[in-house]
Amino acid sequence: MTHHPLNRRHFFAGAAASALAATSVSRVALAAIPEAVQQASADTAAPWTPPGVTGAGRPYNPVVTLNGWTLPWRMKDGVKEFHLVAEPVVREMAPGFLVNMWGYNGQSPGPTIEVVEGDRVRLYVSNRLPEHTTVHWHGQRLPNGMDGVAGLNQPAIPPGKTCVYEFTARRPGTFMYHPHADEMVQMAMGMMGFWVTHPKQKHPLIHEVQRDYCFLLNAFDVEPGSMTPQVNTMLEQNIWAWNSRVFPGITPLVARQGERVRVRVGNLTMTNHPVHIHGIEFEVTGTDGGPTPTGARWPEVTADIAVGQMRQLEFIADEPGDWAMHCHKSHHTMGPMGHAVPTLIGADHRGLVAPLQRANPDYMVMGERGMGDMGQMPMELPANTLPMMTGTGPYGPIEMGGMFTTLKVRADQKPGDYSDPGDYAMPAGTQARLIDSDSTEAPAAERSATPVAPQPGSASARKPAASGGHRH
Ligand SMILES: [Cu+2]
Repeated sequence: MTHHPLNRRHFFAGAAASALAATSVSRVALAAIPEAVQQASADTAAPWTPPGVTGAGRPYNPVVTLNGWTLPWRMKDGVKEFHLVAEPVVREMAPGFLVNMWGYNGQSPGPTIEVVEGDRVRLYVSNRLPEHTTVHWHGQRLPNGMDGVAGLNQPAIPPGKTCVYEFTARRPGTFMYHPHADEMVQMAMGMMGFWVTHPKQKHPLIHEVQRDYCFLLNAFDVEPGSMTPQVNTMLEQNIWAWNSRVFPGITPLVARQGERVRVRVGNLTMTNHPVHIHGIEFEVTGTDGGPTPTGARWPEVTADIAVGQMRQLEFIADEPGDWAMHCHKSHHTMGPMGHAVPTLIGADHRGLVAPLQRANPDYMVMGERGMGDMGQMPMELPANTLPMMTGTGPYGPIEMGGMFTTLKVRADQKPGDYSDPGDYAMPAGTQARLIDSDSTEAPAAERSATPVAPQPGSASARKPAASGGHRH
């Protein structure tokens, strides 16, 4: 992970020089509100250190937002003041793949808001979008008038205006924020952010952890070759992302062997995502409703995260290696692809290729033996998109995309060091290997050794009553 400094030009620029000058916020009002810090990079930022805090003096272990950052605040009369700017942004979803989104303070998702239980918070929201918006603080206990539902709790914030929200962060936990005005469009464009409230003292149901990661699940429909998401798509999005990033653009999660790790995940897509982590077992220790009682926790390797839900996954990183971590819906670990392609497995159409290519010079054979070759196929893509499967590991193509990254556990990773340790060096004799055998013989021998006859009523003899539609 590279540590890009925040773009602090707004801290030093005079009010008149600020980019906010384009809005109708007056210079006097601007001086009275905190600077709107901008982030230009999609890299994972180092944890933010509040002003006046040095060394280990931070009263909490900070979260690390995957491919995101924490919004600096200023203290004014005992209140933590933040300034969010809702605005059009260009997000780099993976190296070389740029998408026009709407977000906050230069990025989608917006910056993570990180506070401590009991904090009084004041959040200025400036609207630089072409339409009105609001911010809903998902999961928070707050006065009804601060809940951010346009029309119900407040008038929407018109373009060019700034609105202020103020409340006390009453309960510790994992929250998010998103617009509650033209919601479908604004979330399809990437407007959302994370919120973490740390407990103010030791809490019986909240462990101290050495690593605390957070990210949001989001999805986009970006036609290959274009740059702007189609906002009316309900389920057939083609970009499945974590914090508006896709593999191989998602930062790996790193841990020192033996550390306790928390991963906070929120889902603002239109479908559920079974998040699966290899190599360890985790417990769901909390939801957006609060810490999970100890007796209601059990070990899992996959947690389904429904739409609008948040989950805290916690584990001891005791098994060294480079472990896959991904959504278990296999279409969500793919890059942009068409779903209307016929399945050709088992169809030998070699004799047809030449005549077909005479009619259509671009015709190519695809999928006769599965689609694994797609990971290496030199296929011409439109500008500004990604291959369907991509990413290369030390042993070849990974054949993944979308909601995929790795959990890297190392014995020698320094505490607090989030940098990528590189590929895992496997101890000799601990890796699966090919054996010296004719591959066409082994399965046949196996078949004859263990004949499988369908039994009446057995699963293999039954046909599904109805084959469901292709939905994911
Ligand atoms: Cu998924």
